[in-house]
Amino acid sequence: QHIACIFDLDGVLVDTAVYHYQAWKQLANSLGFDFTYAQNEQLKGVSRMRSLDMILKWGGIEKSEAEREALASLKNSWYVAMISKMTTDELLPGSLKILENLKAIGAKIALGSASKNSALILKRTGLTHFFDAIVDGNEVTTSKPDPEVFVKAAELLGATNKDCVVFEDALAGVQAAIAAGMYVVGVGETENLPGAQLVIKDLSEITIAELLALKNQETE
Ligand code: G16
Ligand code: MG
Repeated sequence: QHIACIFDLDGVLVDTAVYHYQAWKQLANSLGFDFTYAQNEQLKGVSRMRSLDMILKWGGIEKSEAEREALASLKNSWYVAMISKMTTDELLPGSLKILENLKAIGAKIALGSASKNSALILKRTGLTHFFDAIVDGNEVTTSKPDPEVFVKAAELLGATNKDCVVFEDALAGVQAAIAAGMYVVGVGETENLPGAQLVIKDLSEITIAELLALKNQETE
């Protein structure tokens, strides 16, 4: 099959947004201001340092480079403590099934995430063995919407960009995949993910047969 799939992690395969939210909220509160659920939504797919910069801006606080590094590691230590207790219960609907079905047809599978903690999350949720390639925040220098993360994933899979299907829940991620010339399946709400060729609520809403049909239609 001429299909390779690249999955975003947070918000597509697993639900870690709630932990990012708790850890950022704790950090904001320790600095004397609040952090809302709506603000957390805006940080989906955004790198750790950029997230911190946005939060400090919302709180009206300026910090030196060294202080920002320290705040980011503090948040990360809280976040890592939380994700260290994750279980397979935190897989989002349909993730396990689509990975199993893709494996069964011999499709190549990669991870394309902004997170520097992807290895731990995959391990805790039992997904590591599905991936032929893992590209995350440790390997990339430019974040989504730059296509680097997905281009690297395709290279590692030995796939051409146009044969790749990207599953993404963040607008920046959808834009990155489009910039790479890949087919994008948005995961979430249509109005939040303009540009995606198809939008589904979660991975349980698409079968491999449908995916292959859509891809073939596209390239005909
Ligand atoms: C994820 C999350 C973002 C988070 C980023 C960096 O991206 O959606 O909210 O800020 O990773 O995570 P970390 O602090 O663990 O390096 P993705 O691309 O997997 O959705
Ligand atoms: Mg995401």
